[in-house]
Amino acid sequence: MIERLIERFRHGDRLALARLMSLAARGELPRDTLGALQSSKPARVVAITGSGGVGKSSLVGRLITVVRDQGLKVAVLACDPQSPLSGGALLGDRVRMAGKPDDDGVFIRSLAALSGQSALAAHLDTMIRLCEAFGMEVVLIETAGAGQGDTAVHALADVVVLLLQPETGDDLQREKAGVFEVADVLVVHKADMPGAEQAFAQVRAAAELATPPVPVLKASARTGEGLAELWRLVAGRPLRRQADQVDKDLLVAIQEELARRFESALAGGVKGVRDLVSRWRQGSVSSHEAATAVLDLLLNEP
Ligand SMILES: Nc1nc2c(ncn2[C@@H]2O[C@H](COP(=O)(O)OP(=O)(O)O)[C@@H](O)[C@H]2O)c(=O)[nH]1
Ligand SMILES: [Mg+2]
Repeated sequence: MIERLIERFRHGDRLALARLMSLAARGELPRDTLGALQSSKPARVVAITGSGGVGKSSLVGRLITVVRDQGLKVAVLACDPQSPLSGGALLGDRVRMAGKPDDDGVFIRSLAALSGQSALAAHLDTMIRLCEAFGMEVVLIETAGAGQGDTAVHALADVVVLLLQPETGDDLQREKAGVFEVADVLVVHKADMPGAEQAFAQVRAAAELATPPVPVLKASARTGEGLAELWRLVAGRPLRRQADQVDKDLLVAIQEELARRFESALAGGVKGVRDLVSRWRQGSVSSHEAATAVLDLLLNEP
């Protein structure tokens, strides 16, 4: 059953992606599935965060088009079941496209945020990996808005974009430290509203004092102002999860595979391995010698 799904996933079947996403969301994706689907290229993971009502969903909706215009495939993981992006769909396999309904380069999923302070859904890291393995080049994450200082967002995303509204200048003063710690780019959103210019000046003055200074821009999902510039900024940021992270993931997979083989060789009574272990216990071979010899045996095992 899962094998069929993986097969369809490999052939670019978005419904298979949706199914695997549902399994992942419930923490039911078999452990070795991700390994089997390992992607070669990390996606650019961009988190859009900010308080409820600041316009995260609206902006993400517009960004989909901007990203698609660059010829990049994009997945949206909205940690907000009420997100209008997914038509307010609750959990399930519902997949709705923004813009062209049959655009294979777009995948949207809304997820329930974890209860408590978290602005993220459970198992989001696994879902990001799934999107990458499917060939998505950009993953946009809409956070639930709560707990915007959440460092988990920072750990998962390459770029964190924090939206502020014109009238929340005061909030910024209060939360300044936390805001600058978590945000890579600050956006004074709803730039079409009165007071935007003043808020922009205020935020920029504060952001320039941060170390390193945080870029600030004005944007509006309503008018489209600043969206191209926002994407240019985001695309120009270095990927935080560099290739070495991918290598580390592989190393972990190798270690797990070795542990599995070692245990089954012991349990299955592979003679050479058992002998080595007992000689090591007696102290007649060093750990390094024993490990090298066991590796040889395990790797040459038919
Ligand atoms: N004036 C203005 N209103 C906006 C803009 N973007 C979103 N809104 C409105 O702000 C409200 C909240 O938007 P939404 O995207 O759901 O915010 P979220 O809760 O952060 O996801 C809605 O009524 C939107 O129509 C904008 O650029 N300008
Ligand atoms: Mg929303």
